[in-house]
Amino acid sequence: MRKTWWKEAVVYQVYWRSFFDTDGDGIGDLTGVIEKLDYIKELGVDVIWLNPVYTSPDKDNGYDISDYYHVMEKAGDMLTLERLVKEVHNRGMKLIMDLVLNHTSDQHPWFIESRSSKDNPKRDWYIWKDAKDGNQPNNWRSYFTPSSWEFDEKTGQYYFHSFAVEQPDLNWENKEVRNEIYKMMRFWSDKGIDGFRLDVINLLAKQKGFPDAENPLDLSYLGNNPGIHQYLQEMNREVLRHYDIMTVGEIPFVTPEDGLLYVDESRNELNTLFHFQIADDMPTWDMVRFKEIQEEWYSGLLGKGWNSQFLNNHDHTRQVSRYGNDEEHRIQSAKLLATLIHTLPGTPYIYQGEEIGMTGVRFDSIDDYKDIAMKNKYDEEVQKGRDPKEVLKSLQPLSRDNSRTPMQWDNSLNAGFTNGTPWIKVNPNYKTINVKEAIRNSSSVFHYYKKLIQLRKQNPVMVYGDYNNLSGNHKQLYMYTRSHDEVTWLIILNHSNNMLEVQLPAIVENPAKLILANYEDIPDLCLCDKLVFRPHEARVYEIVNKHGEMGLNV
Ligand code: TEU
Repeated sequence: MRKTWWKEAVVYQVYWRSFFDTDGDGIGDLTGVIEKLDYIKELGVDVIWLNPVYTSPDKDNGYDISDYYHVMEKAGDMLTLERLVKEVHNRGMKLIMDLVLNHTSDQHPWFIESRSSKDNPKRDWYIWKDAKDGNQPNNWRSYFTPSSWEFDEKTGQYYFHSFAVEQPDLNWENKEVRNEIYKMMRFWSDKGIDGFRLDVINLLAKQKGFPDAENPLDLSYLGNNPGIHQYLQEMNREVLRHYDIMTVGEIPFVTPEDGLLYVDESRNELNTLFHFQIADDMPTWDMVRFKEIQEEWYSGLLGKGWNSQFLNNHDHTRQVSRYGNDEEHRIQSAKLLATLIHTLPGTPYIYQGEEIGMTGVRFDSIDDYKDIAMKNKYDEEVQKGRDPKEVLKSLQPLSRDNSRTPMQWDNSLNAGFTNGTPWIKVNPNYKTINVKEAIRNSSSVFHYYKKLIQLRKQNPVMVYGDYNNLSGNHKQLYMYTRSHDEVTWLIILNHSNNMLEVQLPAIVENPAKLILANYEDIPDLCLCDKLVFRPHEARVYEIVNKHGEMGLNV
C-alpha cells in the first residue's frame, strides 16, 4: 500500500467550545486552543481535527453553518484562526477542519432566499416538495425529529432536513450549489489547512422520488444513494486532488463493501472514513461483534483503502464509560482501550480528554443537558405520555453531552476550563481526573498515550502491519498479531474485570520482548506458554525469531 502521512498520523480531536476558555464567557475559543497547543504537542500527535468554527446560530453546536467564510464570534475571528493554523504548523503538526456540506443553517442567506418565494433563483438550492394527500411528502424521520419535512407557511411547500428543522439539506443535484461549495473548499485549502473531516458526507445524494420507507425508524434511506460517488469524484477533481490534504468522511450506514467505494484509492474520492458499525451495533461492549467488525473491515479494505479507528467523539459517550470500566479499573481500562485503538489497522483518533481517561456524566435534570438531539428526543417521548424521569434515565447513557463536558485541566474551580460560568456543567470528578495530575503522575493514562504515540512513529509495523486475530470468538480475550517486514507484534488484551489465564499461541515458541504494558511489574521476556492476566491488562510483545533476532515470519 502507498505510504502517506495521514496513514502514519495520530489525530487529536479538539471540540473547541469545551476545550479552553480565555475570555471568560464560559465557552472555549480559538485563542484557548492556541494556548494549549504545547500540551497537544507534548502528547506527540500529528494532526488536530477542529470541530466546526464557521458562523452559525449554533443550534447544533456549529453544525448549522450560516456563513462558510467567517468564524463564529464565540470561537474568535479569522485572524485568530489563521494564527492557529500557523502555530500548529510551527509545531510540526497539521490541522484539519470539520466541514458540513449536507446542510446549512436555516439562517444561511442561501436558505433565506430559497424560502422567500417559489420562483426565487435559489429555490432549487434546497429540497422543496408539495404535500402528498394533504400530508408530508413521505414518512421519513430525521436524525433529530419525528419528520424530515418542515412545512413552510409562506410558500405552502415542505423542505427537507436530515437533522434539525434549523438544518435544511442542500440540493446537491443543483450544479450551482456544487460549484459554490467547491469554491468555498478551495478558499479554505488555499489558506493552508491540511484537510477536511467531512460531516455525514454520504448523505449528499437523496433517494430518487423520495419513496416511503418500509421502516421509517431505520434511517439508512438517508445515505449512500445513487449519485453520491459522482459528487465525490467531482469534488476530488475540482478541489481535493489539487492539495496535499487529508480527507476523512463521516459515513454512517455502511458495511465494508459499500464503505470501500468511498476510500478505494483507485476511485479518487476520499482518503479514509469513520464508519459507525461499532457505535451502531454496540451500545455497550460486545467483544465477539467487535472482532467480527475488525475482521470484516480489515479484509474488506485490504490493499485498497484505509480505515480509521475510534471509539468515541463529540457525538458518542466517552469510551472508558461506554466500553470499559470507569470505576475501579478506570486507569487500566482506559489504557487497554488506547492500546486497542492504536494497534489495530487504521489511523487512530483521540477525542480530547480521552488521554486522561475522562468519563461520561449523569446530570440530574434535563435542563442541564444542552444537546439538541437529546432534548428533542426527550420532548418527543414525554409528549407521548411517558414518565419524564424514565425518559431522562433512558437517554442518559448515550447522550452526546457525555463527551461534551469541559476539558479537565486541574482541580481548581470549573476544572480550570473557564473563569466564567461554563456553557455546560463540568464533570464533578475533575478534582481527581485532570491534566495537571495526569502530567505529574508518570503512570497516568496520559503518559501511556504518549508512549503509544511515540511507538507508532518508530515502528511501521503499527501502521502497515498485517493483522491476524488469534483469539477466535473469545469473549474477554483479544489477542492478535501485526506483522510487517520481518517484525511481528503480539497484542494481548484482557477486556474484563476478572483474572484470565492466557494460553499463548504456537508462534510464541521463543522469548518475546515486552514493548508496552499497562501494569507495571511485567518482566521483559516471556518464556512460558501460559500467562495470567489481571483485569483490563494489556501487553504488547515483539516476537523474537529462532536466531535470536527480533521479528518472526508467522
Ligand atoms: O453527526 C452525524 C451523526 O449523528 C451520525 O454520524 C451518528 O454519529 C452515527 O450515525 C452513529 O449513530 C454529525 C456530527 O458529528 C454531529 O455533531 C452533527 O450534529 C450532525 O452530523 C449534523 O451535522
